[in-house]
This record gives sequence, C-alpha cells and structure tokens, in this order.
Amino acid sequence: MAEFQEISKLSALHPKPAGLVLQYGTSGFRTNAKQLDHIMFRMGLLATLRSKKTKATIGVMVTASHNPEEDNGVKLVDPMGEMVTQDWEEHATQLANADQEDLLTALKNIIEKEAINMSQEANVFVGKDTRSSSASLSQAVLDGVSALGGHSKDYGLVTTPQLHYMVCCQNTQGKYGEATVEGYYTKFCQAFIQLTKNTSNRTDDQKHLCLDGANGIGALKVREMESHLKKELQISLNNDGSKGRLNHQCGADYVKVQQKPPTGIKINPGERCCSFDGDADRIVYYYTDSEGTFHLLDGDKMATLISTFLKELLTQAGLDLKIAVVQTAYANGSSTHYLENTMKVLVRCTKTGVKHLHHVAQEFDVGVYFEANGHGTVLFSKAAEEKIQQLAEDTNVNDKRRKAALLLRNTINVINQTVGDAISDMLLIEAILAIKGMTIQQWDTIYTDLPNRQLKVKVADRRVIDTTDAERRAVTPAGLQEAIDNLVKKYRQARSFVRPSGTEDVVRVYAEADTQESADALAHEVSLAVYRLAGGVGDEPKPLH
Ligand code: NG1
Ligand code: ZN
Repeated sequence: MAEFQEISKLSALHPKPAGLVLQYGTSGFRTNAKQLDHIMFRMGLLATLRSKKTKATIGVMVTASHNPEEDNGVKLVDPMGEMVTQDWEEHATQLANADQEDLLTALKNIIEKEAINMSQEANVFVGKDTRSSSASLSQAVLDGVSALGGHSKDYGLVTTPQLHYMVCCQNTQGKYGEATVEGYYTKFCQAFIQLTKNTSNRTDDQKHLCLDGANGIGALKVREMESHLKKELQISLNNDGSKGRLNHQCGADYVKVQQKPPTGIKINPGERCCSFDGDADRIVYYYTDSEGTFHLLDGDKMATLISTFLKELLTQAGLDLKIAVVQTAYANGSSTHYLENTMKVLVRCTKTGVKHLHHVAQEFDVGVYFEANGHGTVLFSKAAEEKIQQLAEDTNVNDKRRKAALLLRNTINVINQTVGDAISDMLLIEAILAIKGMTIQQWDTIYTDLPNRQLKVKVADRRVIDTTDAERRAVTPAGLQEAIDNLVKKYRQARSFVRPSGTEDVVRVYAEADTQESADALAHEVSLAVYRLAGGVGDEPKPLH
C-alpha cells in the first residue's frame, strides 16, 4: 500500500536508537527524554489505530509526571477517559521495540489482530506538560497521527487529567462537559461554588489554601482557573515554575516520600497546604503544628474524608447505594482499620497502579479509590447518578433528603471521574472541609497513621519476585515470604511486604509498626532478606539509624 511506504519514509525521521528496549509500564513509557522521539511517533500511529478500532477519539499525553525534568514519557487515553486497555499496552510495547525495518510488519500485525478497518476516520487529542522536551516530543506524536491519515487536536499545555476530561467530553458528545480548558474550569468551579455556597460564614483563613505547584503544569492551570473560583477559594501559589526546577525538592511525590514540606514554601503553623505532582494527577495535604512537627495527609486520609462524607450524605438522602473504598497494599493499616471497623465501609485491596483501582471501583455504586501517594478519585455508577438526580429533582421529598441529594449532585460534578485529578480532588476536599466546618487538624485526627517506612533494594533481576494476594505476599523466591513473616512477628502492629516496582528497576519494601523505630528496623531487616534471597547487587542495605 502506498500509505505504508509513506509511513516507512516518515518513521525514518524518528529513528529508534539501536538496541533500546522499553516497556509500556504502569504509567506508559517513561525514560530520559533523549530516547523517546521514535516512541512518540509510534504512539501517534498506535493512537490512530486505536481510534479507528474504537471509532472514538483517543488521547495521548506527553509527560513524565513526578520524574525529574530531563525525563519524559507518554500515556494513551481510551474513549471514556480511562487508561488504555491491557491488550493495547502490549501492542504499544511491540510497536515501540520493533526495529526500524520491522516497523511496518509490527503495524500490520496489530491491524490484522484487531481487524481494524483502515478506511475508518481517526481522531486523536494530544496534550503535554511543561518539560522543555515536551514540545518536540508532542510534535512527534502529531507527526505519527498524520502519517496514518488521522485527525489531531493539539491541546498544548494541559494537565494529564485535563486531557482525560477532554477525551471523555468529546466521546460523550458534551454530556460530561465541554471539551475545552474553559469548559473544564467552568464545570468544576461552578460545582465547587454550589457546594460551598451555604456554608456558614467561612472566614478568609478558612478560604485560604497554600499550594505547591511542583514548578509544573498544575501551577499554570491553577493560575488560569483562579478567576472562576470567585474568591471562594484563595490560593497562594508557590513553586509556580517561574524560578525552580520541575519536581525538584517539591511536589507531591517529594513530600510523601520524604515526609517533609517542599522547599520554596513558607508554612505558618496550622496552615492548610497541599502539593501537586508534575502533571497534576496527584495531590497530598499537610500542615505543621505549633511545635513545628510536620503532618502529612495522604491519599488514605483523603479517601477516608471523602467516603465518610459521601456515606453520611447517602444515609441522609435515604439512598441505598453500595459504597466501597479501594486501596493498595501501601494503604496505612490504620486507615483500613478505621474504614472497616468504625466507618463500616467495604474496603477492597488491589495491585498497585491506578488502572487496577479504577476497575475495582467500577464494581460499586460509589467507588472511592486512592493510592496512598495521593492519586485517586470517586466513580459513580450510571444507576447511582440517575437515582441522585431523580431525588434532587423530586419536590415531594422532605427537605433533609432533598438537601443531601443536591449536595450529592454537586459533589458528582466537582469530581473528575475519568482519572485521579489534583485540581478536582483539591476542590472536593476544600468543599468537604468547608461544609463540615473542619480544620485540617480535625481532619488529621480522624485516625492516627501507623509509623511506616518505604525502602528500595537493588537486585540483579527484580522479576525473580512474584507476588500474590494483591501484592501482599511473595510467592517467589523460595523462603522470602517465610523470612518476612518471621521478621514481622518480632514487632507490634507490624506488617511488611515487598514487590518489584513497575516504574523503576528496584524492589520496593514497605513496613509499618507501632513505632517509627520499629517500622524502620523492620523495613531494614526485610530489605536484607530481599538482598540475600532475591539476588541483591551493590552494597548490603544499611540500617537507617
Ligand atoms: P511502582 O514503581 O510500580 O511502585 C509507582 C507508585 C504507584 C503508581 C506508579 C505510577 C508507589 C509505591 N508506587 O509505582 O503508586 O503511582 O508509580 O506512577 O507509590
Ligand atoms: Zn502524575
């Protein structure tokens, strides 16, 4: 086919470095930006095929999220704004790794396997983050789309969740909202203003939020959005990208992993603060108390606050809808305990990676899902949305039920259900705190986190570790799980597990226990067990203290 000869020529302009092998991992392709030009072109091709196959608009986002500035990456977005399906992750890996001369064959294999009608129209939405490499890399994606005759729309600088939103709006013919950044701000800010409008006399202090934008796209977008908030939320924006480096000693990942405030921000005691990550799909909250102690409110604390709020509203509305919280093994044991035993909410645990949580959350009327690191959202089933809508419009029900239904309806509208979204999560949390008249300290005391520690161990091949039970138990190598079990027994309220990372070449170790010393000691001992039983490389892990 003439078309294919043309692709061959065009792809030669985006050559693949010899011997480079990359995997479409938990969050797409991600590595040093210099190695990604061919990947971007090829993902443009693949998105076009996916669009032809689904007869819908597909999204491609150029970002490496919380990674350092010199990295970049790419993720594909499916028609309803969700992550691309697993089968196509495999196609992506195959297309990415085909040698230059085998590219057409790889492409034809996918077309054949998926029985794609090549005369079908294709539409692809493209977005990018603020990295210096993103401009040329997103151009390579656009080149790939046009090489296969697809139409594209370049949204330019947008957050990852904004691109997911655009794709969903487009494919639902505007039912989810208008597919523009303006439409995004209007939808979410209006819902926020509706939610907070009857909260009794909030002071300026309560309306004030200190935000660390990680020197990334989230900062730019919050600035654009501000006027839509009509001073109902007053944000002091730090790390806005005007000076500091992207994700450097700031952002949600830094704050969560280091368990300390970002640089470039002055925090007054008790002040409510939050950090976005580099593409604004994650958020964590924090404050320092009068003694200067730092307190982190992570994804687990958010899931707890949100699910409590929703459960109370569902009860007040008299709606019998099934609500559940979906977590991963990294969820703090105290949060799980509180949700199950005090809140009596159903809790499910899945493998790490948002797509796993998203799928399980879809099984419920109301599925609240969060990773401890602050990536999460809430999903409402179609039936749940309809019941809430009906009740909100029913003038025959009593005031209490109606009010709860109206609040639920606005809550649905403030949430980006396509994917975890730092901006939308921020508006939701701010609205809940305002409605409940709650300070960040009061939110923090709902339950007390168990002290915990995360470590990394380098091994020759991390695939030797195979896990089961939502990654909470290691099946291989032989003896490792037994060793972990014996170590855990030495400590109180202890739990530990290990798993190979999906985004870095390391084994991750997690431990929690009744004191920080115990959590640190347990994490260290488990790291040693990994090092010895799973082929550790380099120096043996050293104790933390
Ligand atoms: P890996 O590297 O597989 O642990 C990390 C995060 C995930 C998820 C992905 C994608 C932890 C422990 N792991 O995955 O939660 O966010 O990155 O970015 O935080
Ligand atoms: Zn991110």
